[in-house]
Amino acid sequence: MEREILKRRAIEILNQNSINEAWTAPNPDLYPHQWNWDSAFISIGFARFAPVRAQKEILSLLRGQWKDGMVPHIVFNPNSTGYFPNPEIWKVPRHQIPSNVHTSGITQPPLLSYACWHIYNCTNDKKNALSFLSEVYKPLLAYHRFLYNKRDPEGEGLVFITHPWESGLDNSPRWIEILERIKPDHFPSYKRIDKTIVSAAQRPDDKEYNRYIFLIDLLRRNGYLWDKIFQKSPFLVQDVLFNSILQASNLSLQKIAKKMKRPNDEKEEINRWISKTFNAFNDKLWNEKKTYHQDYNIRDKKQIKQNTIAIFSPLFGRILDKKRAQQIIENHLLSPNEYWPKTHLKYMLTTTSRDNEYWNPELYWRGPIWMNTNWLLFRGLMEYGYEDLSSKILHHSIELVENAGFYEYFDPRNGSGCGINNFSWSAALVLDMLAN
Ligand code: 2M8
Repeated sequence: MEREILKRRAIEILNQNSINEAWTAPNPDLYPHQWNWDSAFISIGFARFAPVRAQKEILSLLRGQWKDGMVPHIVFNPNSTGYFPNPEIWKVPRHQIPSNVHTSGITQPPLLSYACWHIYNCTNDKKNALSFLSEVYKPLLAYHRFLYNKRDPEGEGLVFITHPWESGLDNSPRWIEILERIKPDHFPSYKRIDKTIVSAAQRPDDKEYNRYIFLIDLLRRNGYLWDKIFQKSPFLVQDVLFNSILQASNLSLQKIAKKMKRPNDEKEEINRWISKTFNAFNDKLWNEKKTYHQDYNIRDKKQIKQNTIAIFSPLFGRILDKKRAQQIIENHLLSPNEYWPKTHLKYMLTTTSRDNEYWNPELYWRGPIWMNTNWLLFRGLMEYGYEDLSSKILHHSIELVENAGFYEYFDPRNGSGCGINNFSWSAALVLDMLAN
């Protein structure tokens, strides 16, 4: 297909999924609200053809920012009831958010500062771009402060997540062991909507959903007070992908602070986060035997041993030296048993290593290809000078959407579309990859 036609189709999807020309639903049928990292990805695509609309995407999301600085994972659409769990389930403390807004009570991988710096760079009208940066700088700083103050209570430089939904890779095999150990007397009762819209075989199963809802209940019972949750939650993980994305955003925030000529103490605060996170990430999460970083389960005080696409996210975060980058790429990305397609897989990049016991080519985050993880690697490989590999991922990504459409995820064996079609970040990130 002609590149121009593909771009036009991607733009059409973003415009169709756009609500009040202010923010974009990931897909209005399956996900009718505004999601945190989706909006960051979406704004990165919009920035390529409508930078002012990209700015609006971010400003709309920030309407839901909590008083404690957290940017929630969902800002609810008041005109839609077609999603579970709704605000009634989350019951977030009203004092945290403006009275006319409803949000969920957790966050997602913090890509926002990275997206804002990208939007600034894509905006030709620099006066307008600067005024955007000055509007978002303080909320962004407050978000990073929330992460370092509330989600890193021991000041290590690594922030924790407390729900699989905070990871963005919701039912990744990395969470199986922790979730299986949650066995309360009874689980809250509820009715899922997602399985009535897309194939149940491609969504997390009820066993997982029981635990997702149990964890929401626990957050709610503890008043969303993070120090209490740190004491009580069975799900406390220093996630490789989340912290890699945070580091990419730290580096962008550092540039924004410089551009805004912020006071030295603020700039030094950001510098300290950057070096602390770099060191802790490489000391605590690196596994020399495996030659990749692993998540850390704070409750059990041990690394989580699962080989998934998260092992490549440090390239995007620029949070590893060249030697480790080379080890991760040569030993894993290029390994035919893990991620490099040879006889088994036609397309890259499966989200779980091919030799992982939980690998499943159609099940949500257990094997299918997602455009956002392809994009993270596309950019990460470029950061470390692996241009050929990066363009290989670009070509696979284009071929997937050309043949199947802008699906939510894709079967790596044959490229067929899974989940929902006309998915916003698939459109947005293809636009960004094509612009490179
Ligand atoms: C998926 O997650 C939501 C819950 O947050 C769901 O399954 O209902 C994930 O793929 C997540 O990463 C994404 O942000 C969200 C919206 O696209 O959908």
